[in-house]
Amino acid sequence: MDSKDNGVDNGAEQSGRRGFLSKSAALGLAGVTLGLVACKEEAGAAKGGAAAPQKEGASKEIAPGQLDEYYAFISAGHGGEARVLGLPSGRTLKRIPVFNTDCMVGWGVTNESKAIMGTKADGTLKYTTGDTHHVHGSYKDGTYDGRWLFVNDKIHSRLARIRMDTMECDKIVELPNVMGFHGLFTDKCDPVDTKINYTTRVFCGGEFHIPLPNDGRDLDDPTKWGTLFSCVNAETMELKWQCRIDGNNDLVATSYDGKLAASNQYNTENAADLNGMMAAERDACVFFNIERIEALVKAGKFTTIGGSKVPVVDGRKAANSDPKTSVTCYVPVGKNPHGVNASPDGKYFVCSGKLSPTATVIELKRVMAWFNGELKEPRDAVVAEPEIGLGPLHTAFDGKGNAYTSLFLDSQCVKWNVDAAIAQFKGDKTAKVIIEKMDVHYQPGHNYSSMGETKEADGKYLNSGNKFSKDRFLPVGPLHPETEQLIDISGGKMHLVADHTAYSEPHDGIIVRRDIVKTRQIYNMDDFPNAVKPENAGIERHGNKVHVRLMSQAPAYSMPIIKVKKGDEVTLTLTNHDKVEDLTHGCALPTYNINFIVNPQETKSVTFKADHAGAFWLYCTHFCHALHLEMRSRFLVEA
Ligand code: RUQ
Ligand code: CUA
Ligand code: CA
Repeated sequence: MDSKDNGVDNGAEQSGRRGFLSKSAALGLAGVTLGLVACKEEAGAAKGGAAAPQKEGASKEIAPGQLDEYYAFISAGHGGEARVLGLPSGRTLKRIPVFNTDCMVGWGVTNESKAIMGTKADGTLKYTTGDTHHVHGSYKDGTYDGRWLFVNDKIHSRLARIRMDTMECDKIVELPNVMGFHGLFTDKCDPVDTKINYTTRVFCGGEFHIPLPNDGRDLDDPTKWGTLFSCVNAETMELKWQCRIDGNNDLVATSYDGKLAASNQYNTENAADLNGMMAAERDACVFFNIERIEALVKAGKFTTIGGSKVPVVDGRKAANSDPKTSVTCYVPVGKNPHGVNASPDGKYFVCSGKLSPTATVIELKRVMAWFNGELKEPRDAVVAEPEIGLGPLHTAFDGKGNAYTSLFLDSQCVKWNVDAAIAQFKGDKTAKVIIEKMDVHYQPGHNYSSMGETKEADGKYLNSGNKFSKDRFLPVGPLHPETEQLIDISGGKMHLVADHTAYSEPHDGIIVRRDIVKTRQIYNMDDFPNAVKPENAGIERHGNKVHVRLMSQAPAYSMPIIKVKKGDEVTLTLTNHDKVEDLTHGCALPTYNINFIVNPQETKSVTFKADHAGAFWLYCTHFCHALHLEMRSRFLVEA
């Protein structure tokens, strides 16, 4: 069985009944034997649901052909992509190349993807590596609007946007003067104009401090280095402003009213080595007053750094001694904290302690009171600090007042009650804070709950993203897969629903109700200005620049012979004229390193130098038809 056959199997397994029918309809339309279809049906039926849930409690089984209730959009770490799963089955639905290259779809191969990824003067990609950690959606009315996903690249400090209708990346921006862009979060409302109750900004935390600008100065004096918190316009994906802070950023959270964003800081010491970063007994969560920062930018009270034109507002303590004009508020939290997460009721941010066995609950009303001069100390905004276990990293919520924190060192997920923690902090010794601790396998990093980062948190599922699977799966050499464990949190007691393997290395993700996601099944040909139609198809030559305009329609390309000369610069544009859902064609050109797909009614192009003569079969890589193997053209390069 070649890789193509595998692709068909997976397709049948993942697409469910509806997708399967439309593909068979496509093949029927094309007037072909049904042999292929029958074989696909068997494959789908035999494989069934990828993850048979354990029989326990209220968990629902997803039968073969049945659709999942949720999408999970997750990051892939240094794989550089984003991934889409169906939950609760755990089926992999899609991998979305973002900062990585991907020869299945041709990401990093086509001109269109290269333009999004960014190229050097010679036309090659500026970067081919990425490190995605955090995926967050755009909001309206405090819940996902199904429009966009945003994902960070920690290596090269880039923010990418993914359209949720096609689930493809459409824009990438590089943050100037930032290194180690880690946490990100979308805003949920404008801080001033409450009619703008949807996402217009994305906040990005810079984790590593660097010389500003980073041009060779101050190399030997890290005490002069700094970090920036960046705000990107969600619509244009341009930088709006940056804010320079003391200490560093790690993860980011935003308030539901749009007034506050915050980042946990593990290096308030501004240290450049491990011991230094662990020197202070407490670190902080830095809050940004968005309205004030934007007022300063508007009033021209900012600087710029190096060649960047982005306004930089000073959020360091020395420049912000008066709370009533301050743009930042540094709230002390447990030592070397990790995640910061907003509770779905809009009242609190929770910082996990990491080196402290605590979580710190910060009341946003009190942070605003500090900014208004009504609260004495930033530390007075802390309303609880329960002891929850060892190595707390990230906190998710169920919308019923409970928090679920991953405990890396304890290999557990701890369920605790926020109100009880607040009562305990006030002195109530009978308050029962810890409700349950559950073992997970093993060393969880991120956890996230169904709709948990929205006002519609529904308390049904929690995914625990575990960094080590150890003995849970068949060995595959030195590197093990990771374990994503799905936990049912709908009943009184947590219980494990399924284990999924994950290829390294997912971090954060979100679980989105399926009715929110409205995908587009066929492109509009007119959305592509370079679409090839019968009237412009063919070969056009200007000197040694040759434009080959090709169309695909199962099972053939529009030209059986494409002839160019050695030394030509060839641009090949391909439009897929098939208008049936899932009827995708590939385009591979041997020895020229060209490989990409075109979805129904989509147009893509590649440009390359025809630098060696010979006959090359340009062939379809994507199983599209019973005559798929015959779908090829002769690409002839004359010496
Ligand atoms: S951070 S678990 Cu980006 Cu926690 Cu990875
Ligand atoms: Cu077209 Cu395979
Ligand atoms: Ca520290």
